[in-house]
Amino acid sequence: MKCRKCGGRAVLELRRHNTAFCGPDFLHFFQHHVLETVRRWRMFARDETVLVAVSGGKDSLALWDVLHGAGFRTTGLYIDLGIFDYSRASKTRCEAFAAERGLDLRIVAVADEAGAPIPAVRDATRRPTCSACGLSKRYIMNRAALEGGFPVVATGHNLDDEAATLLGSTLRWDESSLARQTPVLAATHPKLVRRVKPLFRMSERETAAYAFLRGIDYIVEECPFARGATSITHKELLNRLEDTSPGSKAMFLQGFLDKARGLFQERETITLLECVRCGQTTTGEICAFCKLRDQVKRGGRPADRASAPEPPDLQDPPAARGLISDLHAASEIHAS
Ligand code: Q46
Ligand code: ZN
Repeated sequence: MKCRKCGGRAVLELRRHNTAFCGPDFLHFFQHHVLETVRRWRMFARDETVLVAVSGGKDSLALWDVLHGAGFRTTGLYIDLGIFDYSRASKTRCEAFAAERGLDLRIVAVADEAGAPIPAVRDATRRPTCSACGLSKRYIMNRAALEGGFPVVATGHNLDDEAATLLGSTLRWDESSLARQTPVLAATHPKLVRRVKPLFRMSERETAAYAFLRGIDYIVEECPFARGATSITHKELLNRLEDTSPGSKAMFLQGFLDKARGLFQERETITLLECVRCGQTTTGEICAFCKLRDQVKRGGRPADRASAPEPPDLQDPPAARGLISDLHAASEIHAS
């Protein structure tokens, strides 16, 4: 297999593009596609400082690497979820990444904002863990950006994440999720910061290969609460489709963005107000995060409960597709 650009030995075949690249040319291809996405979707301009939400995983660190490498002004934001060893290990990766490159990294702990770490928030609120976590992350991201004066937050969602979310929303015909499915969530209120996903056209496998070839030290383990998540089943279904018909994921997502999203967006008539407690946006009087914080307080949970509940078994074989594709991409490169 030969590199399409230089004719040298290829390390990675990209079936959906009907091509293959050597290491340096793949890195160039990846960077070019991400920067082209930023430009075409007008995600941010050169004079804007981007707050990059990093989790310690391959996607967000690869994104930070591309943006920093291209000369964008960036600051990292790590949200410490307080999820046992997983959070400790992922925080260490983010700190090391930032320190090696002399980049600024801000750290906000859910325990400080909500009154308890995610596992205890879940217990106190009886919400599904990922629902409590997602709400907390969105709230903290927006507030950190507003308080820090950042006009835009970039997250590491990739093509597989976005296609799986779209499949889930479509199966439920969840109109408001479909209306919000976009690589650029505009700031539709002065208290709302623009949120962008520059990796949405890059597959998980491509991102894993990029992180590997760039020597980025990222956390390979998935969050222990990801196991068994419906989104992973959706990713597996889409991977099967992709295997038999390369390009299916991209076609599904891009087709929706081009042809259908506007229809759902037109029907969304949400009026945003400011929470009377914290000033963040809400559709009612008090925002969902302030309500969650109240529930945690009523639950009498002490602030530091990071290790109190029984952690899921981290030694289990990983079911998450991300890890499988990481290893797959890495072994392909090693094998070459
Ligand atoms: S939502 Fe759920 Fe993730 Fe939060 S609890 Fe873990 S799996 S980290 S993207
Ligand atoms: Zn509030």
